[in-house]
Amino acid sequence: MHEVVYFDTPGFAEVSRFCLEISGLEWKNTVVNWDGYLELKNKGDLPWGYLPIIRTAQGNIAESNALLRYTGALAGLEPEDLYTRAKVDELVEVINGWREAFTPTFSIEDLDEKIIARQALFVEDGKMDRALKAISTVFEQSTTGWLADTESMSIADVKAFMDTFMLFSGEFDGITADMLAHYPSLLAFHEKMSNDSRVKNYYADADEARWVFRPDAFSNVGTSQHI
Ligand SMILES: N[C@@H](CCC(=O)N[C@@H](CS)C(=O)NCC(=O)O)C(=O)O
Repeated sequence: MHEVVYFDTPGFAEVSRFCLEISGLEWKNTVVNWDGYLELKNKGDLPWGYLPIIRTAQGNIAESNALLRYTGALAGLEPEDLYTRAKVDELVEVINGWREAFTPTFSIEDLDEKIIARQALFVEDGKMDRALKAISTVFEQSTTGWLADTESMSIADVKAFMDTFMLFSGEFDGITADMLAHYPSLLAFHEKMSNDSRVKNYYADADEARWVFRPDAFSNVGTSQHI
């Protein structure tokens, strides 16, 4: 059996939790707090000192993108064709880079400074504004409706959906859902993903922290732009 170990937030583990769920395999979601994390670290259970990990019959795997590829393969969200798979990976890496633009703001202690630093990323031509416009363009240009132009959902779609919309849950000071009003195609991507039956079922009974992944999450924010 596979066991995901992480904090209770979506964070770095949500994509893999979702993939394991839709894989149909038996899996366990183990949630730890900070003390639990330290205990695992001190025991040497974390290959690189960080969570999430997945425990498998063969050993523990770390690094969220490795987890995503592994669980994505189990879920059938990894294309067979190597070129297509590489294009999916290309998007996964680019989206990861955007997250890294946001990460340094976590270490800003002063709340006002943190809010200013975050909002600067989302103003016109800020790093996150460019990122959100880039996903919008990729979605607009897809001939299949899936980001990497695959015939069905791939891990790039899961990564883009979860990494992007979790930012707007209200958990991150300075980032509010109404900021999404500038990105109608991104809202259309949200509509597509959140209405996919696998996504919809997974979040039907989810806790409040995961409201951003539900179909009506941003219905008050703006109009989605259908292509
Ligand atoms: N590159 C790692 C980063 C994971 C990461 O930063 N995990 C955080 C939790 S969100 C962590 O374990 N922090 C513990 C610490 O900073 O000591 C990945 O993608 O999995």
